[in-house]
Amino acid sequence: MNLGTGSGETTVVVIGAGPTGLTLANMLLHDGIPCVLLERRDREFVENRQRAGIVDNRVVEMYRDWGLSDALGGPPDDGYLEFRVNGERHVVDHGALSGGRYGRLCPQQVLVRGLIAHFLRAGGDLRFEADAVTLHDLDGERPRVTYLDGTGERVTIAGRYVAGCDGARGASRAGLPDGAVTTYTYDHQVSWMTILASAPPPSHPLLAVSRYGYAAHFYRGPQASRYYIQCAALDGPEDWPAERIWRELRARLGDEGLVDGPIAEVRRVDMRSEMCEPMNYGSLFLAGDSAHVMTPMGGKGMNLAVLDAETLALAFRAAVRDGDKAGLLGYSEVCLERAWRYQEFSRWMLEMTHDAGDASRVGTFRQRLALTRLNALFTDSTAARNFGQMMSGHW
Ligand code: RFL
Repeated sequence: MNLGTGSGETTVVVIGAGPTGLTLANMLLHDGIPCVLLERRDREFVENRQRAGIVDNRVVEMYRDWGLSDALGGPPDDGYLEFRVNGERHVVDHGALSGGRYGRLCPQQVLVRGLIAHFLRAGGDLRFEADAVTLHDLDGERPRVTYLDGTGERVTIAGRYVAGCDGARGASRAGLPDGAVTTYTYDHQVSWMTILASAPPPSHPLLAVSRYGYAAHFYRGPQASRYYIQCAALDGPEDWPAERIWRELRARLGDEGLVDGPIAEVRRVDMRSEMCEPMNYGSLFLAGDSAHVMTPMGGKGMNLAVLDAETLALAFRAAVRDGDKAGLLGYSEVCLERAWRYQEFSRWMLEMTHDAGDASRVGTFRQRLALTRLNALFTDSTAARNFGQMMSGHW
C-alpha cells in the first residue's frame, strides 16, 4: 500500500498548532521524544490569529523552566488591574497581592509565532495545511492519523499516542466514539462585541462596570487595543458602527477623552463554557480548548490550555522514557480539577462585573450581591489576596 510521502512513524502525533499543541510539541522535542505536529491552516493564518493577550506568571515560569522564554514577547505586566465602577477608579495591584508574581502582556499571536520559530529552529516536524485529519485505532496501542497534504495526497502517521490540541471543533473530538466523553456546556447568557483597533492601549488592563453594561479595554500592542462591549444576544457587527462603538465605550469607561482609531475587527462572542470528562480515550489525550472552553473573562483560557500541555508532556516523558504510566492515568483528573477551578474563577468574575452594573438584567438583589463582591475586593485583604493568587495562576 502506498502510504504517501511524509508517511511514517513517530511516538506522539500532535494535532493543532495553537498555543497548546505548539507548547506540547516544543516540550516533547526538548525531551527528545519524537513527534509530528499537524495543523489544518497555513502558517500565515495561524501566526496572525488574534485572541488572548495576557500570559500569567505561572505560565511565564513554566516557559522559563523549559527553556522557552524566547517565545514570549510583549512587555511585562505591571500587575495592576483597574476596575472602573460607574466612572470611579479602583486599581487592584494583583502583582503585589500575589507576592510579586508578574505576567507578560503577550498577545496570543506573538506567543504562537515565538513557539513556531523555536520548534522549527530546534528541528521540529510541523506540517501546515494538513487537511481532513482523521484518527484511527485509538483503542489500541498503535493509533494512526491520516491527512491530505497540500498536493491532496493521503499521508498516514502511526504513533504510540495522539495529543488532540485542535480546539473544540477539531478532528480529535470528532474522532471520539459516541459516549467516550461527557460534555457539559453552559451558556452564561452574556454576549460581547469584541473590537480590535489601532488606538492607544490603556495604562492598565481596564474592566468597566457601568449602568450601561460592561466594557473593557486591553493592551494588544504599543498602538493597538482590544475592547469588549456587552451587547444584546442577537446583535451583529452591523449593529455596531464605529460611531456607536466609541460613544458606548466613552460612556461605559467614563472617559470622554478616550482616543479612538481605525477599527480592524468587530465580532460578537457569546460567553459559553464547555467541559469534557474525561480528557482521554485510549491512546488519545485531549488538551487545551479541545477539552475545555472558558469565557474570555478572567483571561484564563490560554493559560489553562498550555498548563495541560505541560502536564501531558511530563506524563509522556515518564511513560516513554521510564515505562511509568501513572502520569497518563492521572492526566485527566489533574487537568479537570484545575480546569473546574478556572471555570469557577471566570464565572465569579463574570457575575461580579456584569451583575453589578445594569440591574435591569438580573434585578436589584443580584446587583447588590455583585457590588458587595466588588467592594470586598477593594477593602478585604483576604479577598484581594485570593484574587491576586488566581490572577498569577498560583493557588
Ligand atoms: P486553538 O488556539 O483554537 O488552536 C487549535 C489549533 O488547531 C487547529 N485545528 C486543526 N488542526 C488540524 N486538523 C483539524 N481538524 C483542526 N481543527 C483545528 C486550529 O487551526 C488551531 O491552530 O486552541 P488551543 O491551542 O487549545 O489554545 C486555546 C486558546 O486559543 C484559547 O483558550 C484562548 O484564545 C481563549 N481566550 C483567552 N485566553 C486567555 O488566557 N486570555 C485571554 O485574554 C483570552 N481572550 C480568548 C480571548 C478567546 C477568544 N475567543 C476565541 C472567543 C478572547 C477571545 C475573543
